[in-house]
Amino acid sequence: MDNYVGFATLPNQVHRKSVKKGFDFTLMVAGESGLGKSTLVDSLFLTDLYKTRTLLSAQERFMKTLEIQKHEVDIEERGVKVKLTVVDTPGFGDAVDNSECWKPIAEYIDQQFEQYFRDESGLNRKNIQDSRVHCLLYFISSLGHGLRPLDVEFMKGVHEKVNIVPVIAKADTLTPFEVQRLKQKIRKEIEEHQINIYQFPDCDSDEDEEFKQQDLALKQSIPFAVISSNTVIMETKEKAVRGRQYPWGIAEVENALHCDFAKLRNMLIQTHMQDLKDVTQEVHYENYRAHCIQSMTRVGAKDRSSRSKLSRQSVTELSLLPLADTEKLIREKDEELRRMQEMLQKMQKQIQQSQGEQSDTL
Ligand SMILES: Nc1nc2c(ncn2[C@@H]2O[C@H](COP(=O)(O)OP(=O)(O)OP(=O)(O)O)[C@@H](O)[C@H]2O)c(=O)[nH]1
Ligand SMILES: [Mg+2]
Repeated sequence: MDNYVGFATLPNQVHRKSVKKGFDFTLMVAGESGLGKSTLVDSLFLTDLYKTRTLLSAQERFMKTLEIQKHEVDIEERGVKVKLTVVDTPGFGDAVDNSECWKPIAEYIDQQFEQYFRDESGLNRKNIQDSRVHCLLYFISSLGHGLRPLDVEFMKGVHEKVNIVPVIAKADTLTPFEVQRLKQKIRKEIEEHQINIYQFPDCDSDEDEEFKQQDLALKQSIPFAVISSNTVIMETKEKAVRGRQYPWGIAEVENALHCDFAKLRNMLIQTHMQDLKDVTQEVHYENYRAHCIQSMTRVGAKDRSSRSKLSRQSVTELSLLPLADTEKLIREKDEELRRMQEMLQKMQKQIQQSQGEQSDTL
């Protein structure tokens, strides 16, 4: 007991602190119109997301999403709170020219980074609400033969900003063999086009065999083939399932034999939520931050060359910069002020001299 210092309780302390603080998690869906994005959002968190809402009418359910919509829900399970935000986006594909269809999504992601960057440099740094997008589910059509050029363009437009998790939409339209073939094709094309999708972290070598098997199965499921539905069907008198009723049977959303929906939800909520957040912070947000600081320093350099005075704009810039950069900018501005004062003193001396000469001649 004499050797007991107490740091063994550290994990508990950290755990308690983060549980108390709660977790923020933001998930976004994107892809071609009509692939079932809004329906999947419903299926993923239906009970929680729409608890306070009345059920949608049949007509509303088939509504096209026309603008970026945020759904927020607080989930609490065994004392752990998660503030979950799902961002639904309008699908592309109807316009004649669909190029750059990824731009509004990229802008949205950047805006969240910008907001976080401002909050982080502000006074109330402790209570920042994190609205950065931690994961983007990108929907790929099950009807094509792999990635379409637009899919490649879209994913390449945002892959430096967000964790992309690709999914094959409407998997109920494919046989199990076709699903496997399409998955392989898409994985190969993602590699060929050098698209950076979210990489699951490597499993530790000391993990048990069952965990390793699960981890491997998860990695091989990419892209997840999903079925979504917002209807609950009574399979038997006692058993209700979420699914799609066909004349030949029911395609069940949560049945692992029918699709990867359950695997996807487990991955998002139970196993990889923290890693998705870590990668967002350490890779994507750091990229954004470095880019921002670089462009600000460039603005600073331009300011100096034109010898402009301290302007309102540069004061705002100062408040946005991290401490080390702020100090550097302040030193440069001080130097500029010192030079101006020297010039003023010289001019004053010259004036005094010429006044002296004038009074001498009088
Ligand atoms: N067969 C099948 N149909 C689906 C599935 N998921 C959704 N649908 C249907 O596809 C249609 C479009 O679904 P939405 O969820 O509105 O599609 P969306 O991707 O949100 O479309 P936009 O808002 O226009 O981008 C609806 O009729 C859905 O019932 C699925 O897994 N399989
Ligand atoms: Mg929609």
